[in-house]
Amino acid sequence: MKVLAALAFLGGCLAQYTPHTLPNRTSIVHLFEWRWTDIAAECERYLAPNGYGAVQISPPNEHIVLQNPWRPWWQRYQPISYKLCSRSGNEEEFRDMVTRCNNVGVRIYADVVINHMCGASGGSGTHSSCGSHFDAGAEDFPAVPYTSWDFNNGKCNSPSGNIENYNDINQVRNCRLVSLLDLALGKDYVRGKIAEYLNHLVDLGVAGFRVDAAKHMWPCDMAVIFSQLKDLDTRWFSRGSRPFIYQEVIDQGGEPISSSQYFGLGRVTEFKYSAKLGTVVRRWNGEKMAYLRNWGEGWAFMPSDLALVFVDNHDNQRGHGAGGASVLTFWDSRLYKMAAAFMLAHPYGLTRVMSSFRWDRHFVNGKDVNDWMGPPSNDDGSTKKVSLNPDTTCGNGWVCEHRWHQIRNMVIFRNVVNGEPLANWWDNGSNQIAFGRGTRGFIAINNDDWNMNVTLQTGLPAGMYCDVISGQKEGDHCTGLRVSVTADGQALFHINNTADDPTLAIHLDTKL
Ligand code: 5J7
Ligand code: CA
Repeated sequence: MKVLAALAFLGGCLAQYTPHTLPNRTSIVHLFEWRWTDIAAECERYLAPNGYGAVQISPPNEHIVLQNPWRPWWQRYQPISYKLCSRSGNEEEFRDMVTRCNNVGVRIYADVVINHMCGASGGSGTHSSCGSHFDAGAEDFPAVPYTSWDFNNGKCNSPSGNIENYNDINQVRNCRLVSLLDLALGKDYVRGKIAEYLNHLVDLGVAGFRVDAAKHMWPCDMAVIFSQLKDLDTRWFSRGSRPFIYQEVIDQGGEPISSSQYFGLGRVTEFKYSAKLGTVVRRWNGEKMAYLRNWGEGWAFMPSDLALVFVDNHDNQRGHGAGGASVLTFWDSRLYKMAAAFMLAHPYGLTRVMSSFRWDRHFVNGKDVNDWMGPPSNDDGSTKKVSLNPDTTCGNGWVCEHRWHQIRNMVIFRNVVNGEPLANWWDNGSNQIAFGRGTRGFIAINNDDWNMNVTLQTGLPAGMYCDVISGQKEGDHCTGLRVSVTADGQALFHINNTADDPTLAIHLDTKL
């Protein structure tokens, strides 16, 4: 809290770190590439009833529409204008989504792409999600409007105009990221246009922003833009509430730009968390679950109350970006669920659950040649709706990790133990671990190649508890395994290493 108080002073406002979720709704879910109409329905039918706090949506603004490759997921990271008109839906649908989600207490954070517009070779025409005309070669975006004066041309010192050297701070922030036209955020006009876009979203009721490619923007430019933001809408938020900010800064160490340069502006993504957790759970490089004993700041991660953490994100789940091969995804579902359970049980950071779509993953010489593929779509290119199966899982190619019962129940676990310190850590020096959260919840994980059979102090009141991984509490019985806590707080944890999910988790709300 000390760190935060000091930064709040520097950054000007504490509230940028506050997610504005309802009390005891502690996790964000990223509904990657979902349509607004599907998100609105999901807030009402699933997220609110299951204690999710907020949704990260894909960029809501107008974007380029690419042919080669065919409508890749990353076209949404190439803006054409700030009209709310994207592959996910139009402004009317957006407004309806934000209203309906807020009305059931689920917040919306918009992914905002403000470092750049489309790529320099994006061509000219109306191949944009709303049909707005643009000319990438001439740096002309009349629907904003931006002209060539609004881009960083003179400021970039690299021969190609692209970022060539990540050790040169000026290049990283003033040159083009993989040829994307780099906005001149030093200009009042550009700052004003971006602030106008973000304020439009605030007017519609969003609670905050995921700031894309923050590493490629000067913190002082961002500070000016954020200072121009309105307070949140008083229909849903208390007077004086500031938009929640979390910034995508991929800092794995070894570069002159670091996460800490952004701490004054809001929270920051902790990519080391994702990469390291994957390495540990996969037991690569001699890592063991026992080493998670001092997980968090003890692993040289940023302060917990500044960190936004995740097992995987939309970028590194396809082998792109930070973390590379160690990152766990739904493709490795057994280990993924174990990692997600650990993340959601552990007190470090603000947690974000990934919700993906499936693509035709196909490796050639170790590289997934289909990593570009966009969301499930119809022949006309429109995104398919999220269909639901009778067993509550999703169809039409949507993975819906956030609906996997193990993950959903651990989101609830995190809500129940919110604010409680890590307690009663135990490990076997290898890959069996267990820990509690105060006197409200306890988890045990067996990632060794032999069975776990051990009696541990849980800190919980005596009673019979339902495991929330193999099942849950329903009425007065458990649909899965049970754990019996004795009067002195001890319980026997028996976990076969070959179990579907070698994890047991119990909390106060699952006591019979
Ligand atoms: C930026 C970083 O600072 C970084 O450390 C990193 O790992 C990735 C990026 C990065 O961010 C982007 C943000 C955007 O809004 C749009 C973008 O297109 C990017 C982006 O491309 C990008 O870097 C890609 O991935 C890195 C691993 C490679 O080192 C980069 O060269 C780049 O790869 C390029 O991806 C290919 O070179 C190019 O041929 C291909 O067309 C392009 C496709 O676009 C993406 O993969 C988009 C990635 C993306 C990543 C994000 O973190 C994000 O928030 C949004 C998009
Ligand atoms: Ca830039």
